[in-house]
Amino acid sequence: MQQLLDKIKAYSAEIEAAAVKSKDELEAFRIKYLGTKGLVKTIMGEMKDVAVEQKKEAGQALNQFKNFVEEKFDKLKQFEASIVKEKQDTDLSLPAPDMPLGTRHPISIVQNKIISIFNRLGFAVAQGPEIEDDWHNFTALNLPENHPARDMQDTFYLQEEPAWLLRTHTSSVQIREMEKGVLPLRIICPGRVYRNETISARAHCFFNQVEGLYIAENVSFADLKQTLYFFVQEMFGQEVKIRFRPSYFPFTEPSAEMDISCLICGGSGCNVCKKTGWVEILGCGMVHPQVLENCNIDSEKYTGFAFGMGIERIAMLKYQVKDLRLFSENDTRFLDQFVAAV
Ligand code: 2NL
Repeated sequence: MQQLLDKIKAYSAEIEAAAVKSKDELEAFRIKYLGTKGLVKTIMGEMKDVAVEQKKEAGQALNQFKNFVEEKFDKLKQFEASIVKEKQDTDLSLPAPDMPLGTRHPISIVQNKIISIFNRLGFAVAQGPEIEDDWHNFTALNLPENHPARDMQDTFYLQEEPAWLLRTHTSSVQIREMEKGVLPLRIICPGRVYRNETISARAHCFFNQVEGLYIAENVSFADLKQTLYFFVQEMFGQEVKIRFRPSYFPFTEPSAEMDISCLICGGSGCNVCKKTGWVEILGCGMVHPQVLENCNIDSEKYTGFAFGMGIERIAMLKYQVKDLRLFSENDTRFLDQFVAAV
C-alpha cells in the first residue's frame, strides 16, 4: 500500500512538469499515461495486491491520481491547440514590416566628397593607426620637446616611456607614407583624431580630419594655392573666393591659413564670419625641410606642400550647423536630414 502511494507521488511530480510542443508529443503523453497499457492502467492493476482493509484508501488515492492525469492531459491538449491556432493566424506570405532605412552620416558625406575631389587631382587615400608613438605624432613633425601639444593636458597618453598616445592629427599617417620612400607622393589622409579639450559647441575631444601631402621635384606654393582653390570651388561652389594669411606651424615653412568668403552673407558681414566676410577653413604650407630629412627624403631634391582641415568644420559651414556636438551624438532626428548626392 505505502509502495503504491509513493509511486503515485513520484509520477505526479513527473506529470506535473510534462510539456508538449506538437500533436505527436501530446499523443505520446496520452499513450504513456492514459493508454490501455499506460501508467494509470498499470497502477490500477496493482490494486489487487493491496490488503482488503486498505483498499478504500488506496482506491481514493488512485482515483484522484487518474483525475489529475486526465486534467493535465486536457491542459496540454488546449495548449497544443493554441500553438496550432497561432501558427494559422500568422500569414507567412505577408511582407515583413518596414525596416527604417539608415542615412549616410553627414561627416561621411563630406569626407567622401573631399576624397573624390582630391582623387580627381591624383591624390590617393592613405590610412594609419589611431594609436601612435611619439616619433610619428610629434618628433618627426619637428615639434620641439617642450611644445605645448606634447603636454599631458592636450594629448591623450595611453602610456609614458615609451609613449603611446591617441594621434592628435593624421600627419602621423603621412610620416609613415614618407618613410616608405616611394616618391613622388600624392596622398590625402582622412580619419579620426583626438585632443584633450573641453567639449563645447566648437570643440570636441575627438573629431575628423583630412590632411593632404604632395611631394615631388619642383613643387611650389603656387601648386598649393591652385590645388586648394580647385578644392574650395568644387566643395562650396564657383563663386567662393579664397585668401591666405601668413601663419606658423612647426612642420611647414612658410605656413599659411586659408579663408573662404563667407557662405552665409557672401562677404557683407554676419555673425558666422564675425562681420569680417571671411571664415577660416584650413592650415597649410610647404613641408619643412627637417620633416623631409626626418623621413630620409633629400630636401635638396624634393619639395612638397601639406594642408590639414577639420571635417566637422567643413560640414558646419556647408550645412550651416551651429553646434559640432550634433555630429557625434547620433540623434537620428538630426542625422535623417542629410542626403548623400549620388
Ligand atoms: C590645421 C593645420 C596642417 C599640415 C597640417 C603636415 C603634414 C606633414 C608635413 C607637414 Cl607630414 N605638414 N600637415 C600642414 C599644415 C597645416 O593643419 O589647422 N589643421 C586643422
